Amino acid sequence: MRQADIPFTEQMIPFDSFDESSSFKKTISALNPVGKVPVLVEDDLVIWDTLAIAEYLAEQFPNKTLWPQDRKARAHARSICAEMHSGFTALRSAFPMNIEAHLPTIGALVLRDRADVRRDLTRIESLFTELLNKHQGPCLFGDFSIADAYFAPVCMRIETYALPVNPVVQNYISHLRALPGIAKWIEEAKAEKQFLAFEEPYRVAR
Ligand SMILES: N[C@@H](CCC(=O)N[C@@H](CS)C(=O)NCC(=O)O)C(=O)O
Repeated sequence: MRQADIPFTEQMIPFDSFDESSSFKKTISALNPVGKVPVLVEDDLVIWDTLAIAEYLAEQFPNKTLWPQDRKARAHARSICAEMHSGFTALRSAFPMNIEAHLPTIGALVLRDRADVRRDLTRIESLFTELLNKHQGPCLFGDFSIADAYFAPVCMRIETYALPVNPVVQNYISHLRALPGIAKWIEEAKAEKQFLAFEEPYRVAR
């Protein structure tokens, strides 16, 4: 929403734990029956789940062209978002998103030992490379779209764990990081300076 200049106010609900008795669960459950973030609230309308939020925004702001304009590209973009939504579980669980951390040794060890994580990374690298070559960048479908927002967290994981990717993908990640909406997101994440032990499989302190 920030990258597309759609006005909103953010209410951060800090994670203490995901136990039912946690302050996070109590706060979020009052808003969203699923008890997870993100949630978009507009007057009496509550929309949860990233895919539902993305579709709602694309419908509400057609002139922001949040999905690619070309019908076939749009279908392709929806396919890769759905693939991310329900897939890449090995990579996502082995490499939790942690923007402030720098864990290259963990990255190398996990890739050495886990074929399922290597498979996920290979798939991401090849889908990025194919799209960037086809649409000539700078984003996956040319201009910034929901697909880039959807894959930004995985790009952050590639950086945190220093995962090896080809130069085309590396350039794309650098471009993405520099976009104002993404740069602000990274800046705000770094400013949090929180250490959540239950979300940190690899560190004992910041
Ligand atoms: N499929 C959901 C996933 C949402 C999700 O798992 N959110 C995490 C934070 S990134 C959460 O709220 N977890 C709380 C929990 O698992 O109880 C989406 O994409 O919106």
